[in-house]
Amino acid sequence: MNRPNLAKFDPELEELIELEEKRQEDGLLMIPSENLASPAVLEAAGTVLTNKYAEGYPQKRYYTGNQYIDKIEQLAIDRAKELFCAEHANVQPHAGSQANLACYFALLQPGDTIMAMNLAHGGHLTHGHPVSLSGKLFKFVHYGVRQDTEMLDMDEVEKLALEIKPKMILSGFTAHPRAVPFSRFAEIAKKAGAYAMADMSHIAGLVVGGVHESPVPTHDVVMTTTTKTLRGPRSAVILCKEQYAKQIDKSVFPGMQGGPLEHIIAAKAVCFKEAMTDEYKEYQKQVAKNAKALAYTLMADGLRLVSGGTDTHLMIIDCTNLEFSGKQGADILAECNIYTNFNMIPFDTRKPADPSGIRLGTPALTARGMKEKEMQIVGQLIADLLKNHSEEQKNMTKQAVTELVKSFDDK
Ligand code: DSN
Repeated sequence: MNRPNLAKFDPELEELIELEEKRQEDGLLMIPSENLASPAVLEAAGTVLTNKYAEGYPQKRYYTGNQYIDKIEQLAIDRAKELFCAEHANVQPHAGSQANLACYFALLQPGDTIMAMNLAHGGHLTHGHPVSLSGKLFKFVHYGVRQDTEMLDMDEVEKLALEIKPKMILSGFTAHPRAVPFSRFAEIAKKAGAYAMADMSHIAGLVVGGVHESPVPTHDVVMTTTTKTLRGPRSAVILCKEQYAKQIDKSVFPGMQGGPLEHIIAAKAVCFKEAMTDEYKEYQKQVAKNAKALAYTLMADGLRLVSGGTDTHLMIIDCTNLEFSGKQGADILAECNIYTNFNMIPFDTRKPADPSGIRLGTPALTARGMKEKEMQIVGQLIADLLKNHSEEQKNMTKQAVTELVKSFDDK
């Protein structure tokens, strides 16, 4: 990217940005929550819209001079509604954590009970972990996967819901590789008299691509981050039924946030437009196909994946029977420019800072144009390196990664 003013005024910072650009180009970016935003998304995010204060909503601002900002935010709202077939969209949440909290505060009172997935089984910090504000302000009861299958047992989820009668049931995961049974979650919420909320942050792109069920028709409120599979800027959006629109809007502003980041809202609008194209839908299908191919190669090479595979864009390697932890494994891979993240696995006996799993996925590699053939190569490189991480093997892997990514330059 050309940044002549930054390069002139702050060469130190410019150099660091260039190094990060190179790291992203030269490596295999396999952290499943990361992706490559398009140049158009990046351009929209780097505009003078950052100069504008626009507290409030289109046509109801607390500042003057918002005639163009209103149109930009309305474009983002309209596109989000069309893309996800939603009755109402709020495009202002700065990020997923704020969006989640805004949803809780819109529909519940502090102290109310919410049912959500256990963090170690694939939930999220803001799904009620005690260290997060969510867990401090609301009473969370966590469901999890079965120990034998590492899959959700929806009859157990239903039993728990009917027993504890939560005010809200939250579905959607960050580190569970299987499809989320959204309609079943919605049915259970209805039976239990609870709000149905979905956090589809990881899989929103797959939903748009038609490779994962959408929670929007069946849930009261749905939020998603706009990065990850969706491939937009780092931010979030809330979708809900019209009957909750006022509560959600009030909860985001003035409840949770002040001035919206209109440059990022513009970048979200670009992302939503991109997501309406056939090319984007093909990309999402390829993300899922690549994940299956990668999982197959890793398992064929003797690695154990949590739940025995994936239905989505991500998978988790269980390092329990390897000679290192998930963190050490992720560090070994990173030394060879293969970027993944260490992660808890269900029923992990290790600690979150040094857990047993390595989480990896295919969104960014697919964005570079890689297909099943390359997933076999990448899977083989990872499996070989995790089995033998001698210096010689590391050098061979680094070389192979360089050659592979080079062949995808400019694609
Ligand atoms: N940090 C995100 C992830 O990696 O899944 C979730 O917020």
